[in-house]
Amino acid sequence: MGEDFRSFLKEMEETGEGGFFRISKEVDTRYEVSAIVTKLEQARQVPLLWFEKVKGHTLPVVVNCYADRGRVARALGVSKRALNQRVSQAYQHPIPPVEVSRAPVQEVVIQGTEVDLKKLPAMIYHNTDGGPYITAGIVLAKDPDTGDYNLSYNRLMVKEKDRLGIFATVGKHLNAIYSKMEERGKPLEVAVSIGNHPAWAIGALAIGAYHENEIGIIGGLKGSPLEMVKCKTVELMVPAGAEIVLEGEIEPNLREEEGPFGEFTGYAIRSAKNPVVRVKAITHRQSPIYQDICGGQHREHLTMATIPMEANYLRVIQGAVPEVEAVRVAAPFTLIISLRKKYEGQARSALLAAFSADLYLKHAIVVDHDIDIADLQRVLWAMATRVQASRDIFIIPRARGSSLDPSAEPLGVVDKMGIDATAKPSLERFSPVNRVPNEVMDRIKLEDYISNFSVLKKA
Ligand SMILES: Cc1cc2nc3c(=O)[nH]c(=O)nc-3n(C[C@H](O)[C@H](O)[C@H](O)COP(=O)(O)O)c2cc1C
Ligand SMILES: [Mn+2]
Repeated sequence: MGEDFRSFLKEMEETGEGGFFRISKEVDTRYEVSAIVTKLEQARQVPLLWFEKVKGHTLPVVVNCYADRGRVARALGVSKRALNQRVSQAYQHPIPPVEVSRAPVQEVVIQGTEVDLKKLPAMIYHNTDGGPYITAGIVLAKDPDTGDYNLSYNRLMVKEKDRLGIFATVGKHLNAIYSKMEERGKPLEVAVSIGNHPAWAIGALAIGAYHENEIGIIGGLKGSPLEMVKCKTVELMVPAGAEIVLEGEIEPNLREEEGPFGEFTGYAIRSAKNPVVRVKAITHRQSPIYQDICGGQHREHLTMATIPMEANYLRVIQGAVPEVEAVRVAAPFTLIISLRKKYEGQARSALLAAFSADLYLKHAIVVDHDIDIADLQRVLWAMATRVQASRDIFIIPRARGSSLDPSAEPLGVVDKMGIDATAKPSLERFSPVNRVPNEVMDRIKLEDYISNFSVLKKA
């Protein structure tokens, strides 16, 4: 398995997994790429798109890389079904990186007054966006006490040729590291890696404890040590095979307007005072390829975020209740859990574990194993027929959640709701589900009873 963006793109172009299109017609960074992504999604398509000509820019743009589970699975060398388990395993078996002295990402080094972020084809996606955004950057930073790395995706608003607005959620790790430095009155050094293999993306989005090291998890996903190189102007290492790296620092005690931005919740977040990254250097490969992730409620954001989320839920919830069989993040802040209930009380134990597993979780539903959790109609049927609200729903008021939830109180204070939609006391003792006997279903052929059945089939 490769670990860089180019090897990934090559594999996808060769296999065509999930669809791959090179587009030679010129596109505008203002709304046009997001219009094309939106129209394809309306047709239920999420192919990888390679825009060769971008108005006013020399760099090509690639979007939708991680929008398709099959594509991510293939890049990680597993089947779609095995993906959650594979990511879950990587959490348990981290592999540290190795340092290399020369790296493709430093073939070209731009420093000081030469730095010009406006040369990057950053996008404006929606009518509400306050400016062009870089969305596919993995932000690397180090805890000042332990030196441990943290990786996360953070939206970056291009403000000036060397300044970016950054949004870092309260309660997430980058925010915690930044506040540590700010309390000491010192800037936080960061590096932003753009153009990354899916192993980097999925690992960077690993949900876990503060001390859990995303780089190790990415190594675990790859199955061998990653190659990293020292930055030119900050004390950080970055992926040697990245397309583009921005090096800089987040200044302490400085907040400027950032936003508005159309978020993955489907809502535009209002402009607010957020920290600022001062970019000191840009390094890149020869003829770099610019990666973009379409902002807003698009498939790519949802797919890439839910893969590591589900893997984390699985490891935490199965740790507490081994009879949990599968999980599905079905909507923002919403989880469905499939349970083969053996003992009373297990549904609630699973719910408690789920809420401890991820800050963002707001609504969680447990269903019996006879419900296909990919089928929301069946999940609603279970809720309709197996739940009595006063008995089966509990609410934890005013806990920390996501500030991107438009119904939340300031800084993301939310109510958490757990729903036990399992049959009580057990599926075996609950009202039986009616079905036509299997033997009869197998025996009956519609053609024997309805002569022109084939007409019906075509309709
Ligand atoms: C495309 C994309 C953009 C994201 N943008 C942000 C962002 O602007 N701010 C933020 O706090 N989290 C953002 N996230 C979510 C974080 O990257 C994610 O929660 C991560 O696991 C946080 O890691 P940490 O807790 O180690 O800091 C984004 C995720 C994706 C997939
Ligand atoms: Mn982290």
